[in-house]
Amino acid sequence: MKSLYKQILINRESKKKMLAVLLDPDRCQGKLMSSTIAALKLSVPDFVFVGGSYVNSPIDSFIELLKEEVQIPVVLFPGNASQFSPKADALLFLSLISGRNPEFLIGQHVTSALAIKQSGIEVISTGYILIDGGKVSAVEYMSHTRSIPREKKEIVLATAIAGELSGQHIIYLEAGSGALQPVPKELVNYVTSRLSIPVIVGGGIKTTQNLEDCFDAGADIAVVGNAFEENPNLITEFVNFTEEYNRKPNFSFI
Ligand code: 1GP
Repeated sequence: MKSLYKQILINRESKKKMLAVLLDPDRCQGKLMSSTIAALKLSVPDFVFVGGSYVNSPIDSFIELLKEEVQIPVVLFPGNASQFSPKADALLFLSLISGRNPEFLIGQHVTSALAIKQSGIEVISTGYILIDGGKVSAVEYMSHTRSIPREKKEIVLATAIAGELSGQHIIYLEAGSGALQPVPKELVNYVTSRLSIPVIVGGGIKTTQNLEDCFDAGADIAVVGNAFEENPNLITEFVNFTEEYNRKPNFSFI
């Protein structure tokens, strides 16, 4: 299979924005799973991300089921080493660089490294930066780290640049699952305009206006989870919006 990261770089070069649908295997079950799959068959996003801060359900069978139904690249977005699955197409190898907990900077990586290497899965090293989204997020709680205050743009930028300089391939600006407020567009733009690597933005994106803000501000990939769990039909609206956005002439935020 073609490298997803290469495709991300190609899309970034041509300013093509991407949408990722985040599925939490614990929550995406039964009726919700069926309606999500139905929506994904109708409207195809760029990626399906699979994972969560805490996941109890088996990941392998979840991905197998998904892949039987839809042909969308599946990217692991794991909360810890136990969520690794060789069934996915790629793995976001996350380092929680906004935190100072060695377990999420190197510990979980060592735990999963051999299995990942042996699987031959595509690995995308990702500098994961947690930004205050208006409430304590699950990742904040589970990782024993604190988010960066949303008004501290210099700290967010310095963290992102530290990630880039230390070899991360992507930076992920995360407001937290179900955030009350997404990452502010000014902050997204402040970071994206100063980085040379792709940027993913997620957490609290609930409307196409949020999505537009995120793309206008320079994000390459937007991730949406909760909004689609509440209403899987929104997948179609968001996919159509992204396609429409990519048809328009390029827009510059500044
Ligand atoms: C969370 O960025 C993702 O890790 C998506 O967040 O569920 O709030 O869309 P939401």
